Amino acid sequence: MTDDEILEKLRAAVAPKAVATDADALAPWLTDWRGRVTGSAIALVSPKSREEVQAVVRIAGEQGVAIVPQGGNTGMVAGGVPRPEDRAILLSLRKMDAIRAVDPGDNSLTAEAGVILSRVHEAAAEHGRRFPLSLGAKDSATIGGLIATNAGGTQVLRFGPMRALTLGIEAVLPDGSLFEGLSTLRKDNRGYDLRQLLAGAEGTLGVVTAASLKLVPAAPYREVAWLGLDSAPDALSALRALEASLGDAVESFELVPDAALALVLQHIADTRAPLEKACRWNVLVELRAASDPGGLRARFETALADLLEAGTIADAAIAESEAQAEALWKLRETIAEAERIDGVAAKHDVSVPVSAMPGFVERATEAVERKFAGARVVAFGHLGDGNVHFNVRAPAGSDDQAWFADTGESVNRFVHDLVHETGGSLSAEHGIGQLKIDEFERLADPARLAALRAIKQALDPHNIMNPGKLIPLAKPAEKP
Ligand code: FAD
Ligand code: 2HG
Ligand code: ZN
Repeated sequence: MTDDEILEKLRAAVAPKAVATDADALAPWLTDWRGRVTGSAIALVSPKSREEVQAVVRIAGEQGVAIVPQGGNTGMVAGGVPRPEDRAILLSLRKMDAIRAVDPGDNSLTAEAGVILSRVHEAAAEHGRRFPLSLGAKDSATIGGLIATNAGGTQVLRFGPMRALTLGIEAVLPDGSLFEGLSTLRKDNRGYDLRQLLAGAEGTLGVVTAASLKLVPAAPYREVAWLGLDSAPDALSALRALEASLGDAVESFELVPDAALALVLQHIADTRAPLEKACRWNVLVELRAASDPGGLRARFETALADLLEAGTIADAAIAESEAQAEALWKLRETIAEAERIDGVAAKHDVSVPVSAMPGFVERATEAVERKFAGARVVAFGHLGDGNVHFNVRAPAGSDDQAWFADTGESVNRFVHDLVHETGGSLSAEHGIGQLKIDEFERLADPARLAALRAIKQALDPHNIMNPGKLIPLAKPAEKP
């Protein structure tokens, strides 16, 4: 069929105005957040129901056209935009944005895929509950995208990533059938866990149309502090000491090097340095508690005084109000935006065992800066999860686009090799998408790749679901 004939079928399947072909309407959704990839699509289709999603997927299957599911397009690995060479339908889930149910007795919330994360936070709060996963893109990222990438964020330390918080999933599979897995059961041993297969699948096994999420009790007591430190190993020692004295009230523990803070202070409006004297390393800590029997604030102050006395931390500032707490969080959550404004960076979303991370950060920074003259490492993020964003900027004053085009791939390989040698992963929380697929193939063990390919082949034999993302296609066997 021609593109026009496919468009006609799509318009019959969903409301005609839900099929956009206008270049201006498509443009913002064809380039990824980082501006690294601009793809092409025959249409941007925005269904309003799971039945409409099924109809679109069936048309794509019949016509051999790719489906690229998209939520807020805040992904970091260009998984939600088509490839330039694709004949694709860009399937936006943003119009499927109903919160279907909040059940405080069950501690669950059921939302359609296009619901934005901050709306889930609000809906849970209205019922005296919390959805304990947050990240800088909370005002744009959708539940479908968060599940598809198994997103992490700043509360993984206590509550785990999206997989740990997803109770059930409703999804349209590549053959157009509906997987009705939207239960909120805490225990269910009916064989392979399809919910966990769809979570983290980056849209390669189906389109998530709704999900049931786990809620936790509200925690009205909150303390936020900014710590200054001399070294990354000190940061891990501080985390373990705080956990020993404050238990699981320690909910976030985010590492911020001076270079990342400097980028934020330079590029983001209404920000100011949190400590009088700049420190080489900083940490943002958040404590949360449902009740306050022992005085959370007093216990926090004692724990920080002990750390200061022991020399584990060099300085500390505790927020005195909600506004101050938000201002500290802004310094952390806008690092990605500040870095984007500043220019190109070779980004590496890596994890290693938590205890190995401080040493890894120091060793890898030194090795990268030695090998690539002038390169500037900015390693920040979720230290408590053993996950930092080990980003490498071009030398100061250089043409960063040219440097990146010339050197970016070698930097990526060098960093990923160091991660691999440390027993780590080249994707801790952002996924593989288009940007990491070659490196994933280069470093993944063959059994893992073979199993992923077999699952993909079984569920999506015609490779219509988000082709070219996550799963490196097997190379044809060479003729003898
Ligand atoms: P998109 O970008 O639209 O899509 C992401 C992937 O999911 C694509 O592969 C897409 O095909 C697939 N997908 C989307 N919707 C569906 C669906 N309904 N069904 C099937 N597949 C689907 N990530 C973290 O993990 N931790 C962080 O701390 C973090 N911080 C961020 C901060 C900023 C400022 C930004 C811009 C991004 C950050 N991210 C972070 C990355 C991003 O927010 C997450 O990856 C998020 O999960 C993407 O959601 P989205 O709705 O924008 O998905
Ligand atoms: C964060 O933790 C995000 O802020 C973005 O995961 C990381 O920009 C990055 O590299
Ligand atoms: Zn992150």
